[in-house]
Amino acid sequence: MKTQVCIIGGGPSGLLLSQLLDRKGIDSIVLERKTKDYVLGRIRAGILEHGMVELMREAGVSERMDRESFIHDGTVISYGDEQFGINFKELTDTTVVVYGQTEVTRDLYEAREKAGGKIVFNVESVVINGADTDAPFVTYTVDGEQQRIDCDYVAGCDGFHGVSRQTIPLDVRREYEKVYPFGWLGILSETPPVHEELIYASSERGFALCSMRNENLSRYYIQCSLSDKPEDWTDEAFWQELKRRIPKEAADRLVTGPSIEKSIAPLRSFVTEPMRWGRLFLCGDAAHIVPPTGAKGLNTAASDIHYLYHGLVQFYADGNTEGLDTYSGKALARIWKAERFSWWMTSLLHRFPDQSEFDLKMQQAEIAFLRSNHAAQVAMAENYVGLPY
Ligand code: RFL
Ligand code: PHB
Repeated sequence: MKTQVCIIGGGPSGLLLSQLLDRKGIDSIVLERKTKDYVLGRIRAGILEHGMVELMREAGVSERMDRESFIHDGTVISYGDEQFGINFKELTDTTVVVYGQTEVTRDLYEAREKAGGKIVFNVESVVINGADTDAPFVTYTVDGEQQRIDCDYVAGCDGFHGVSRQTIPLDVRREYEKVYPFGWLGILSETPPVHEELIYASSERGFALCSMRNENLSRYYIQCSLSDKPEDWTDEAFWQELKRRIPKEAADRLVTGPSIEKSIAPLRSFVTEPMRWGRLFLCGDAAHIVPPTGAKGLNTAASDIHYLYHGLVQFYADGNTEGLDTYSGKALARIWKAERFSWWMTSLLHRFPDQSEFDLKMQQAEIAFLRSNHAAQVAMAENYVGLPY
């Protein structure tokens, strides 16, 4: 088989790129290791920055998002029983929307299917060959048969555990990583959200987050130990712990119910440089990971896709490789700022096992400063709604 861009990974990054390229007449094939149902079963991001919303519109997949998403003008930060709001709209004149990654991915799959886009599921043994030559090709097996795709470019959109990053030789690739000494235990429940905005809660017992998907679907997280397993936590134990970590008036209002999903995510900051090697481009989680505290994972994937998409469109229009040549630098400049913000929010709101009394005072002083200082609020709001592309 032959295509212009071979895309490894049918998560949000790969699908969005394929959809955007198709609208400009650029051909691609998406290779996905799992089934569509498996990809859609993963409960992940909930918050979309304005830039990602615009990209969904440009990709022609915004109809349901524009109808069903919820605009959020701000967020709440609490510590113990104290709380204050950060009003993004007033501080930056920009908002974010609540629209789950599951829905984004579903809309993208639907659009690709409608356009007759080629997605191969259940691929195994994917190998990217000749990425540093002018004639790259990708081999894989499906249903026990080996296949080959010749292409101009390869987009590595295969997440943190994919093969694309590993294809870049170790003497070229540099990796930066920070693993946090805790995880997030998350549940989804068919209950009304406790508050109209998200609540990021710092408490003596650790961090908690009250988020949502819609009026009757809530997403809650609590900081947990890395040795915890989801099955260690009954729903009742989860709700009791959550209530202890959020302000009393919110805990009193909280509507609880059975969880319909429960999982633990480890927290990590990770960046690989460069994000391009020859004709291979890394995008999204294949190149970088943030802890979820700033809601930046999916949004940084979207900004990578924005840069790569424009670089490819420019190349196929008149052979100009400037956008492709500057891809890694431009993407990384924005990524590192999102890494900083996610690390900062994580450091601000979680309890660390080795935290001293002094460290604790620093956290408290930083939260107090944020509460009282306009410039600090503007800085937080600008980062949360998303830095410009
Ligand atoms: P994905 O979603 O991991 O998709 C990669 C796809 O590649 C496939 N794959 C392969 N395919 C072919 N061959 C191979 N060898 C392959 N290896 C892997 C995989 O099956 C998969 O389908 O990466 P992508 O597309 O870059 O998207 C990134 C986002 O999924 C991720 O950044 C976000 O979910 C992170 N994240 C959040 N981001 C936000 O912007 N806002 C949030 O509120 C937010 N909350 C979260 C999150 C992530 C979480 N978890 C569980 C990690 C909350 C959580 C709990
Ligand atoms: C979510 O709703 O899943 C969510 C929201 C905000 C975050 C992380 C996750 O910072």
